[in-house]
Amino acid sequence: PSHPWCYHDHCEYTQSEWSRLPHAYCAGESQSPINIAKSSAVKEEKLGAFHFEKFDDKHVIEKIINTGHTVKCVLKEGVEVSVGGLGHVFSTLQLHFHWGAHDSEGSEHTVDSKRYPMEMHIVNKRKDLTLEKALQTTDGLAVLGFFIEATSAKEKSRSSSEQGASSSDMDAWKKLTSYLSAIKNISSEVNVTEEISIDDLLGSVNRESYYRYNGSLTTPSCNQAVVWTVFKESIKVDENLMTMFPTETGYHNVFRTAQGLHGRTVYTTAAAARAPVSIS
Ligand code: 1SD
Ligand code: ZN
Repeated sequence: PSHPWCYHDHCEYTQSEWSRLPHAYCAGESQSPINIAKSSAVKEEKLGAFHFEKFDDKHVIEKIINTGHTVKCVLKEGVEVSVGGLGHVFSTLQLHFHWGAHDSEGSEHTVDSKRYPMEMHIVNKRKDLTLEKALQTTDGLAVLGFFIEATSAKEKSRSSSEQGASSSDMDAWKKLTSYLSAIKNISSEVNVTEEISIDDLLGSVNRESYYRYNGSLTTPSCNQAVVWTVFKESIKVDENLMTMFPTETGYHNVFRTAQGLHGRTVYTTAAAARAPVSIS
Protein backbone atom coordinates (compact mmCIF):
# COMPACT_ATOMS: atom_id res chain seq x y z
CA PRO A 1 0.00 0.00 0.00
CA SER A 2 1.53 3.29 -1.08
CA HIS A 3 -0.06 5.84 1.21
CA PRO A 4 2.04 8.99 1.39
CA TRP A 5 3.39 8.83 4.93
CA CYS A 6 6.53 10.57 6.08
CA TYR A 7 8.39 11.58 9.23
CA HIS A 8 8.07 15.34 8.82
CA ASP A 9 5.75 17.76 7.12
CA HIS A 10 6.23 17.20 3.42
CA CYS A 11 3.38 14.71 2.99
CA GLU A 12 -0.23 14.12 3.92
CA TYR A 13 0.41 11.72 6.79
CA THR A 14 3.19 13.10 8.94
CA GLN A 15 4.22 11.33 12.16
CA SER A 16 1.40 12.62 14.34
CA GLU A 17 -1.12 11.65 11.63
CA TRP A 18 -0.03 8.05 11.09
CA SER A 19 -2.92 6.74 13.17
CA ARG A 20 -5.33 8.15 10.58
CA LEU A 21 -3.89 5.91 7.86
CA PRO A 22 -6.28 3.15 6.85
CA HIS A 23 -5.51 -0.25 8.38
CA ALA A 24 -2.85 1.15 10.70
CA TYR A 25 -2.27 0.39 14.37
CA CYS A 26 -0.15 3.48 15.08
CA ALA A 27 -2.36 4.67 17.96
CA GLY A 28 -2.17 1.33 19.81
CA GLU A 29 -0.88 0.83 23.34
CA SER A 30 2.14 -1.37 22.47
CA GLN A 31 3.93 0.96 20.09
CA SER A 32 7.62 1.39 19.32
CA PRO A 33 10.07 2.94 19.81
CA ILE A 34 10.21 3.75 23.52
CA ASN A 35 12.55 5.42 25.93
CA ILE A 36 14.24 2.74 28.02
CA ALA A 37 14.64 3.84 31.63
CA LYS A 38 17.57 1.81 32.94
CA SER A 39 16.39 1.86 36.53
CA SER A 40 12.95 0.46 35.62
CA ALA A 41 14.27 -2.44 33.51
CA VAL A 42 13.56 -5.79 35.16
CA LYS A 43 16.36 -8.38 35.23
CA GLU A 44 15.33 -11.60 33.52
CA GLU A 45 17.57 -14.67 33.80
CA LYS A 46 15.89 -16.37 30.84
CA LEU A 47 17.21 -13.80 28.35
CA GLY A 48 19.94 -16.04 26.99
CA ALA A 49 22.36 -15.92 24.09
CA PHE A 50 21.42 -15.65 20.42
CA HIS A 51 22.43 -18.06 17.72
CA PHE A 52 23.13 -16.58 14.30
CA GLU A 53 23.12 -18.58 11.07
CA LYS A 54 25.04 -17.19 8.05
CA PHE A 55 25.77 -13.86 9.73
CA ASP A 56 29.35 -14.58 8.60
CA ASP A 57 28.33 -15.06 4.95
CA LYS A 58 30.29 -12.49 2.93
CA HIS A 59 27.69 -12.32 0.16
CA VAL A 60 24.67 -12.01 2.38
CA ILE A 61 23.60 -8.54 1.18
CA GLU A 62 21.99 -8.86 -2.26
CA LYS A 63 21.12 -5.25 -2.87
CA ILE A 64 20.63 -1.89 -1.21
CA ILE A 65 17.45 0.10 -1.83
CA ASN A 66 16.48 3.72 -1.23
CA THR A 67 12.86 3.16 -0.11
CA GLY A 68 12.04 6.83 0.39
CA HIS A 69 11.97 6.23 4.16
CA THR A 70 15.22 4.40 4.76
CA VAL A 71 18.22 2.69 3.21
CA LYS A 72 17.40 -1.00 3.21
CA CYS A 73 19.76 -3.94 2.67
CA VAL A 74 17.92 -6.94 1.23
CA LEU A 75 19.45 -10.19 2.43
CA LYS A 76 19.57 -13.50 0.66
CA GLU A 77 17.54 -16.44 1.96
CA GLY A 78 18.82 -18.81 4.60
CA VAL A 79 19.97 -16.23 7.13
CA GLU A 80 18.44 -17.16 10.50
CA VAL A 81 18.45 -16.18 14.13
CA SER A 82 17.49 -18.05 17.28
CA VAL A 83 16.55 -15.07 19.39
CA GLY A 84 17.72 -15.16 23.02
CA GLY A 85 14.85 -15.90 25.39
CA LEU A 86 12.40 -16.92 22.64
CA GLY A 87 11.50 -20.42 21.51
CA HIS A 88 11.21 -19.81 17.77
CA VAL A 89 13.65 -19.69 14.89
CA PHE A 90 13.39 -16.51 12.82
CA SER A 91 14.32 -15.87 9.18
CA THR A 92 16.29 -12.67 8.71
CA LEU A 93 14.65 -10.57 6.00
CA GLN A 94 16.50 -7.28 5.79
CA LEU A 95 18.34 -4.63 7.70
CA HIS A 96 17.88 -0.88 7.55
CA PHE A 97 18.76 2.33 9.33
CA HIS A 98 17.32 5.31 11.15
CA TRP A 99 19.39 8.49 11.41
CA GLY A 100 19.32 12.22 11.95
CA ALA A 101 20.43 15.38 10.25
CA HIS A 102 22.91 15.98 13.09
CA ASP A 103 24.78 13.51 15.22
CA SER A 104 22.81 14.62 18.29
CA GLU A 105 19.79 12.66 17.03
CA GLY A 106 18.82 9.77 14.81
CA SER A 107 18.12 6.66 16.86
CA GLU A 108 14.55 5.57 17.51
CA HIS A 109 15.04 4.05 20.94
CA THR A 110 16.56 6.17 23.64
CA VAL A 111 18.17 5.03 26.90
CA ASP A 112 17.57 7.31 29.86
CA SER A 113 16.54 9.84 27.19
CA LYS A 114 19.91 9.63 25.42
CA ARG A 115 19.38 9.59 21.64
CA TYR A 116 22.19 8.09 19.58
CA PRO A 117 23.08 9.35 16.07
CA MET A 118 21.90 6.17 14.34
CA GLU A 119 20.11 2.88 14.90
CA MET A 120 20.36 -0.24 12.74
CA HIS A 121 17.42 -2.67 12.64
CA ILE A 122 17.79 -6.30 11.64
CA VAL A 123 14.25 -7.49 10.82
CA ASN A 124 13.39 -11.17 11.37
CA LYS A 125 10.18 -13.13 10.81
CA ARG A 126 9.13 -16.30 12.61
CA LYS A 127 10.08 -19.14 10.29
CA ASP A 128 6.87 -21.08 10.95
CA LEU A 129 4.59 -18.21 9.88
CA THR A 130 3.91 -16.39 6.63
CA LEU A 131 4.66 -12.66 6.74
CA GLU A 132 0.93 -11.95 6.68
CA LYS A 133 0.35 -14.19 9.74
CA ALA A 134 3.46 -12.90 11.50
CA LEU A 135 2.17 -9.33 11.25
CA GLN A 136 -0.99 -10.40 13.11
CA THR A 137 0.85 -12.26 15.91
CA THR A 138 2.31 -10.51 18.97
CA ASP A 139 5.63 -12.38 18.57
CA GLY A 140 5.56 -12.84 14.81
CA LEU A 141 8.57 -10.59 14.18
CA ALA A 142 11.80 -10.00 16.06
CA VAL A 143 13.70 -6.82 15.35
CA LEU A 144 17.25 -6.45 16.64
CA GLY A 145 18.19 -2.83 17.28
CA PHE A 146 21.79 -1.66 17.46
CA PHE A 147 22.80 1.89 18.31
CA ILE A 148 25.53 3.40 16.16
CA GLU A 149 27.95 6.03 17.42
CA ALA A 150 31.02 7.75 16.04
CA THR A 151 34.35 6.09 16.64
CA SER A 152 36.41 8.12 19.07
CA ALA A 153 39.75 9.48 17.94
CA LYS A 154 41.44 7.09 20.36
CA GLU A 155 39.77 4.03 18.86
CA LYS A 156 40.58 5.28 15.38
CA SER A 157 44.30 5.49 15.99
CA ARG A 158 44.27 2.12 17.72
CA SER A 159 42.54 0.36 14.82
CA SER A 160 44.87 1.85 12.23
CA SER A 161 47.97 0.86 14.15
CA GLU A 162 46.84 -2.59 15.28
CA GLN A 163 45.03 -3.95 12.20
CA GLY A 164 42.78 -5.78 14.62
CA ALA A 165 39.10 -6.78 14.35
CA SER A 166 38.00 -3.16 14.55
CA SER A 167 39.79 -2.26 11.34
CA SER A 168 37.77 -4.88 9.44
CA ASP A 169 34.53 -3.50 10.96
CA MET A 170 35.56 -0.12 9.55
CA ASP A 171 36.10 -1.67 6.13
CA ALA A 172 32.61 -3.15 6.14
CA TRP A 173 31.03 0.23 6.85
CA LYS A 174 33.24 1.85 4.24
CA LYS A 175 32.08 -0.69 1.66
CA LEU A 176 28.43 -0.35 2.62
CA THR A 177 28.39 3.45 2.55
CA SER A 178 30.27 3.47 -0.78
CA TYR A 179 27.00 2.30 -2.37
CA LEU A 180 24.93 5.19 -1.06
CA SER A 181 25.93 7.60 -3.84
CA ALA A 182 24.44 5.15 -6.36
CA ILE A 183 20.97 5.23 -4.80
CA LYS A 184 20.35 8.95 -4.38
CA ASN A 185 16.90 8.75 -5.99
CA ILE A 186 13.87 7.29 -4.23
CA SER A 187 13.17 3.69 -5.32
CA SER A 188 16.62 3.28 -6.81
CA GLU A 189 18.61 0.20 -5.91
CA VAL A 190 22.08 -1.18 -6.40
CA ASN A 191 23.40 -4.74 -6.46
CA VAL A 192 26.12 -5.45 -3.93
CA THR A 193 29.28 -7.09 -5.15
CA GLU A 194 31.62 -6.20 -2.27
CA GLU A 195 32.10 -8.77 0.48
CA ILE A 196 30.19 -7.54 3.52
CA SER A 197 28.85 -9.87 6.21
CA ILE A 198 26.43 -8.96 9.00
CA ASP A 199 29.14 -10.02 11.46
CA ASP A 200 31.48 -7.46 9.88
CA LEU A 201 28.87 -4.72 10.42
CA LEU A 202 28.30 -5.75 14.02
CA GLY A 203 32.00 -5.97 14.74
CA SER A 204 32.94 -6.69 18.31
CA VAL A 205 29.72 -5.40 19.85
CA ASN A 206 28.50 -7.47 22.83
CA ARG A 207 25.56 -9.58 21.63
CA GLU A 208 24.59 -10.96 25.02
CA SER A 209 23.74 -7.74 26.80
CA TYR A 210 20.40 -6.30 25.79
CA TYR A 211 16.92 -4.96 26.63
CA ARG A 212 13.74 -6.78 25.65
CA TYR A 213 10.13 -5.63 25.34
CA ASN A 214 7.02 -6.20 23.22
CA GLY A 215 6.21 -3.51 20.70
CA SER A 216 5.47 -2.66 17.10
CA LEU A 217 6.87 -1.79 13.71
CA THR A 218 8.08 1.78 14.02
CA THR A 219 6.65 2.64 10.59
CA PRO A 220 3.08 2.44 9.28
CA SER A 221 1.18 0.21 9.57
CA CYS A 222 2.72 -0.02 13.08
CA ASN A 223 1.63 -3.65 13.64
CA GLN A 224 2.04 -4.69 17.27
CA ALA A 225 3.83 -7.86 16.24
CA VAL A 226 7.41 -7.23 17.26
CA VAL A 227 9.52 -8.68 20.03
CA TRP A 228 12.20 -6.01 20.38
CA THR A 229 15.81 -6.58 21.34
CA VAL A 230 17.79 -3.40 21.89
CA PHE A 231 21.48 -4.10 22.42
CA LYS A 232 23.20 -2.09 25.13
CA GLU A 233 26.58 -1.62 23.52
CA SER A 234 26.74 0.60 20.43
CA ILE A 235 28.47 -0.16 17.13
CA LYS A 236 31.27 2.33 16.48
CA VAL A 237 31.49 3.77 12.96
CA ASP A 238 33.67 6.51 11.48
CA GLU A 239 31.61 9.71 11.58
CA ASN A 240 32.60 10.60 8.01
CA LEU A 241 30.92 7.40 6.86
CA MET A 242 27.81 8.09 8.93
CA THR A 243 27.34 11.47 7.21
CA MET A 244 27.05 9.68 3.85
CA PHE A 245 23.48 8.67 4.67
CA PRO A 246 21.08 11.07 2.91
CA THR A 247 19.76 14.11 4.77
CA GLU A 248 17.83 15.94 2.04
CA THR A 249 14.02 16.36 2.06
CA GLY A 250 12.34 13.25 3.36
CA TYR A 251 15.55 12.02 4.95
CA HIS A 252 15.80 14.75 7.54
CA ASN A 253 15.61 12.78 10.82
CA VAL A 254 14.12 9.44 9.81
CA PHE A 255 13.12 8.24 13.24
CA ARG A 256 9.84 7.95 15.10
CA THR A 257 9.59 9.65 18.47
CA ALA A 258 9.09 7.76 21.75
CA GLN A 259 5.72 6.08 22.31
CA GLY A 260 3.93 5.52 25.60
CA LEU A 261 4.76 2.39 27.61
CA HIS A 262 1.16 1.89 28.80
CA GLY A 263 2.19 -0.49 31.55
CA ARG A 264 4.63 -2.59 29.54
CA THR A 265 7.72 -3.99 31.22
CA VAL A 266 11.20 -3.65 29.74
CA TYR A 267 13.41 -6.60 30.63
CA THR A 268 17.19 -6.60 30.77
CA THR A 269 19.80 -9.33 30.66
CA ALA A 270 21.36 -9.89 34.05
CA ALA A 271 24.64 -8.04 34.58
CA ALA A 272 27.70 -10.10 33.68
CA ALA A 273 29.19 -11.94 36.63
CA ARG A 274 32.05 -10.04 38.16
CA ALA A 275 35.52 -11.43 37.82
CA PRO A 276 36.51 -13.12 41.08
CA VAL A 277 38.58 -10.92 43.34
CA SER A 278 42.10 -12.26 43.49
CA ILE A 279 43.68 -12.38 46.90
CA SER A 280 47.41 -12.25 46.91
O1 1SD B 1 10.97 0.66 9.32
C1 1SD B 1 10.81 -0.70 9.06
C2 1SD B 1 10.04 -0.88 7.80
O2 1SD B 1 10.77 -0.32 6.76
C3 1SD B 1 9.85 -2.29 7.52
O3 1SD B 1 11.08 -2.86 7.19
C4 1SD B 1 9.29 -2.97 8.72
C5 1SD B 1 9.31 -4.46 8.56
O4 1SD B 1 8.56 -4.87 7.47
O5 1SD B 1 10.06 -2.68 9.86
C6 1SD B 1 10.12 -1.35 10.19
S1 1SD B 1 10.96 -1.26 11.75
O6 1SD B 1 9.97 -1.42 12.80
O7 1SD B 1 11.99 -2.26 11.77
N1 1SD B 1 11.58 0.12 11.92
ZN1 ZN C 1 13.55 0.35 11.71
